Amino acid sequence: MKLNGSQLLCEALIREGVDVIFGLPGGAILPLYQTLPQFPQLRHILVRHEQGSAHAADGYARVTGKPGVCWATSGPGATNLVTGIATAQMDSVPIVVVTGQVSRASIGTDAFQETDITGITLPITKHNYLVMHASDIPRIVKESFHIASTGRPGPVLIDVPKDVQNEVVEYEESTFDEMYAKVELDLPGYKPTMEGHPSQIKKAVQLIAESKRPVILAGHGVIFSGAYDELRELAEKAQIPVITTLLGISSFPETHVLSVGMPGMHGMAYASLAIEEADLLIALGMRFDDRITGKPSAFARKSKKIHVDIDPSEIGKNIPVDVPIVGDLKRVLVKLNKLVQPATHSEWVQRIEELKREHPSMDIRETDKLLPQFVIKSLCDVTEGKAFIVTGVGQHQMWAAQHYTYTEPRSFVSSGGSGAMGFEVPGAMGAQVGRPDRVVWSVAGDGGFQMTMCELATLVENKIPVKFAIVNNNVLGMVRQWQDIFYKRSFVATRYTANPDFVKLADAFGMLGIRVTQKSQVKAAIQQAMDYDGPAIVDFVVEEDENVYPMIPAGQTINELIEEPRPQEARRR
Ligand SMILES: Cc1ncc(C[n+]2csc(CCOP(=O)(O)OP(=O)(O)O)c2C)c(N)n1
Repeated sequence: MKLNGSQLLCEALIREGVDVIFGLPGGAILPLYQTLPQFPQLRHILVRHEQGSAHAADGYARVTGKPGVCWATSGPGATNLVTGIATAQMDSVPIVVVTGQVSRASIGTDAFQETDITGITLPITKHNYLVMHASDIPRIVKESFHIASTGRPGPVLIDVPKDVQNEVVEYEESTFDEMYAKVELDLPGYKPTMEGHPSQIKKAVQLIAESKRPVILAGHGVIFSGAYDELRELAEKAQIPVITTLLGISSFPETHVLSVGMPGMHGMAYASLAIEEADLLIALGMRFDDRITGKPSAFARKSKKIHVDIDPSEIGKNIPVDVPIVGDLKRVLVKLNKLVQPATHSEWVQRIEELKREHPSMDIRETDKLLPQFVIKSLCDVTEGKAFIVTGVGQHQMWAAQHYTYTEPRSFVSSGGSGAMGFEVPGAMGAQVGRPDRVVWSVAGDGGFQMTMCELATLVENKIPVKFAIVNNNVLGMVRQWQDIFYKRSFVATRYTANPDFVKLADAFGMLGIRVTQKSQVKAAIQQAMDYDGPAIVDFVVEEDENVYPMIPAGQTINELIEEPRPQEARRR
């Protein structure tokens, strides 16, 4: 059997179950592109900007659990991917990125469009490769998918010089399948610990049995290990309230009586207070991000801590723990659930109900004005909580986390760790491609939307029917909020005075566009967008100076919680 590097790559991608690739061509990846017509199983979606392809691969991976794939040419094509790769790295999302590179002989000569992309992405990939021989491609692809999707998931980059894409390799085997089956994974040092240590699990069981006020803090790891049922079993069996991090949203049904919502900077006050009062914190697949902990030394002081994570380097990194368990969350929980004794914790559960009543921070104030919170709540009502929601970064992201009710795993998709504005358009594109059976709504900021809105053309071209709710406050809202609260209302460089007309823009791209300025129009507009057979934009022109509450200022403790707007701000309302 004779195949060139490009053919080997495509064959291998197909064996890894890839069905779609987001990409944009250029000189150094042209041999690969010219091979594509031989592989009609590989759907290629031609994006408008490489950042879009990386975010789309990421969105696809978050909703399907399968690695997303994107590729780009060398130099600027590759560097345009960087924001998307970093975003996937920070949130532990499995993506495989292929870049073209200048030919081997030109590497290091500052050749046209040469960039050391493996060097650039070293700190933001789980692993990366520069392929020097086409014969290595099957092994490298096999390893890449294995690394991206096992252990703590993350991005893997494969940089393939142009002449390697053309290099012909002759194999003894007569079919690719035969050869690929024989490829052995050669990964010294990479052996994720999957099973939690039995004695640590026993210690955890003991702590759970002794605790009077336990809470579970569930993160992205629950979603990526597919441990929803096990999480629910643990919560119900021992009657433990469940709090989720931003990326843990949708890992536990928010309609469940034991659901307590999200804690931290913009979380629900009662969730943060429950952590404060807890005597045991069971942290599952989360990494004690500073948006959750505030001031680490003051975080959850009264509690013992169990931390389960597949990545040993996360344990004790930000918060000291009493019982560390390294392993795959699903497997650990299966074992733990067998040993955990049924309990009721009824006093504690009641106490949390009381906290919820005392701190009704999710109530939306009565007003005729069009509030962003009302838009999100209405979106939840009209979609019956069944849409997949993808967000940008900023105030709208927090309102989408607070006011939509998520019940289905993977139905909330957002750039958490990296906080990448511009995720809302391509991230939603990838999510919709991954889940064509579901309605995908992108809750977008007018700022972030404009960073990657070129991908609207990609949506129209490929008939990808994402619906956009632009929470249009004409400002870079979250930054404006910080200027409001922490910089004495000194508003610098946060107001957009010439935003485009988003309805005309929709028209220009060949989409449905609707503008909403009144509360009374909200639900009908959402329904109209849903009924439309294709991508649509609803431009919600909302109050400009609305802030997100509650808020625990960065690096502070629960004592600094701002639940209500400050008096001067309340006067403005
Ligand atoms: C790429 C990028 N640049 C800058 C920031 C800093 N930042 C965080 S939120 C925000 C404002 C977002 O504005 P918009 O998208 O309109 O959403 P809003 O907060 O108004 O809902 C900015 C500039 C960021 N997170 N990402």
